Amino acid sequence: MSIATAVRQQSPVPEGTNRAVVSWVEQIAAITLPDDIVWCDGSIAEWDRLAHEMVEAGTFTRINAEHRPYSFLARSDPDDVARVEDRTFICSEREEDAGPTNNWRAPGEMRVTLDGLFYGSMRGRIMYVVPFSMGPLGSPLAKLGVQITDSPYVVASTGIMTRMGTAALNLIGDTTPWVHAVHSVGAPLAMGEADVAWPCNKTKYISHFPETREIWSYGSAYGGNALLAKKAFALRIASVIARDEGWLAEHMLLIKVTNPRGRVFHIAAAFPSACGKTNLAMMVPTIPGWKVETIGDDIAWLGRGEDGRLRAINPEAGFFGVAPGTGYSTNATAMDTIWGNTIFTNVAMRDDGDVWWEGMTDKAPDHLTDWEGRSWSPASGRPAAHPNSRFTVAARQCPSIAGEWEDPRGVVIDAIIFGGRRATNVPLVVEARDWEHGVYLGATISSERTAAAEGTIGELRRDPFAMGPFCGYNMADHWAHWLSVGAALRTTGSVPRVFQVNWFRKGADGSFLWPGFGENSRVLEWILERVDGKLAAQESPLGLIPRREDINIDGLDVSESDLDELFAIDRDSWLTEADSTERFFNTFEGRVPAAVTNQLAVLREKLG
Ligand code: GTP
Ligand code: SPV
Ligand code: MN
Repeated sequence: MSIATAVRQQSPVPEGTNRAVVSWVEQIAAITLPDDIVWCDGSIAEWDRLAHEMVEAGTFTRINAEHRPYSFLARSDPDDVARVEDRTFICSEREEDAGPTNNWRAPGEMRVTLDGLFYGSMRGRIMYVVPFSMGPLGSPLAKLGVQITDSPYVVASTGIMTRMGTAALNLIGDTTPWVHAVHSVGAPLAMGEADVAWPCNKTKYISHFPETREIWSYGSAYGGNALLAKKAFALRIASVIARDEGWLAEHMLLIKVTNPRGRVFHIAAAFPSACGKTNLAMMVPTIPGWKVETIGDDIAWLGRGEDGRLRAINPEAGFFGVAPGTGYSTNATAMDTIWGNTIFTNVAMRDDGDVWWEGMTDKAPDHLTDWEGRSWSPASGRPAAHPNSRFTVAARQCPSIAGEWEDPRGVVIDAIIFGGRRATNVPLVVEARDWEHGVYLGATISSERTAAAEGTIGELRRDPFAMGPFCGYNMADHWAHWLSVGAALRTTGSVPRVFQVNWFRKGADGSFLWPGFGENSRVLEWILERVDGKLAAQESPLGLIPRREDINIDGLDVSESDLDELFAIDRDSWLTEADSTERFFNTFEGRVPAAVTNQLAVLREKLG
């Protein structure tokens, strides 16, 4: 029996589809043995049909349309709620190309494992073929991919997060490179077996083959584990492509900022997962005359433009944002973005059929249905929404989206910011002395663990460039690559300035010293006035810091002593931090570039 007869093709192969795509789809179908194959066209009618089917299947619950039209709640399996970093693998030919920050498996060995897992894994299910473009369709900076998946939730989400459908498929020609992504929830159905609302498997493998630009993901339907266009493609595989081609794929938001004098700047900023990218991307400045517009909230692709300047695009078309903590007082723009047409995952539901999560309003409703579908009241003593609950919404619904967010050439980057979640030590803002020092600041980001990945929340861990879980190659080589990009930019005289920020420093009483959110505009003001050459700065062992009078605290309720603490540099703590950095660098066994290790020596010397 040939494949064509084994699979009842529900939708025909779109006319003109590249033969390599067709034969790959046939090959995957021959392994996974789905009941049907559906080629996704990306149309609204298709999204409607999938949503309707998911409501019927119990995967989606309709949100009350009077509150939030055309929106759905998905409740995941309680064991499938975040990225699984210890099940994420980089299968490069050579182990040293994955490096000590990644889990490496030999590609041959992993293929054997995957062959076993994927064999028959789609039995009783529909296999969807999901073509998409990362970046504006046809942009010279965009890249194409095709994801095969047996999860309609993943299809619907990818429809929001990327430019998905026939238009992307049509761009794949005989010589076009495209990323091959295979995804199965790993829950085949026997004849007549009833499905569950969120099929998944306890065994999970999120595997990447950088040399062949392939992704194989098994067992999870959640976030970056399953929406393979996002972290797996646009960061892990794209970072390798970028290394080979001389550009950068980074875990960065992108914003356009206009100052009171009307000058426009663009900033790219890297923060680890759940450390404030979406919030900064949608910030409403509290200081007069400043305007922030959104270009991207999670991933940026940056490269030297024809004009020799560093330019960046947002390869995504939607936001997969952290729900908890999002409210009118913190991120009003996000609240306005999710007015409708939104998928909510693992949030709570109000008795009136709208959604709720911690931080959406000051006071919790008296009664809710929690993310696991159980009755909840404030006395329940557990969060109503999962800490990693998310909203999935199209970027074009964002009221602060910048006019040029889809500019195929990208926007010119004036400043790069690195941040993390640090209760101690790291000042509110520091400017790097030069590009090399900036690379050091990126390389040494540490941050307290959040709920975005499995693990102990609050534990301090290294997250260089906020790319710890997302760099598809040896992290030390990533730093070397950044140095070479800087060197290339220097030849044209336009190297962006680099800064480090920390919104999360805490006082002795355990509360945040800095109000954060819209008030972070005061830090952006200092950063961009520096870039614009309007302000001097002060030397410190960590880099350049603001002179006290230059931080705009007009109308802000921050005490002098809190401000002192926000910039305090404790010598002993920093010497301890330097020792920890040295141990971290040593894990790369001599691969850390000298320009980076030199910065550590400079730090120690300056600390005295
Ligand atoms: P990922 O999507 O996981 O990559 O996260 P992200 O970096 O986009 O983080 P996001 O903006 O969603 O913020 C995560 C959490 O940090 C939310 O609960 C926010 O409310 C909180 N947060 C963001 N900015 C600030 C800030 O300036 N101060 C404080 N205290 N909390 C913040
Ligand atoms: C992150 O964890 O950084 C996210 C969410 O943006 S996920 O898509 O699951 O990676
Ligand atoms: Mn992220």
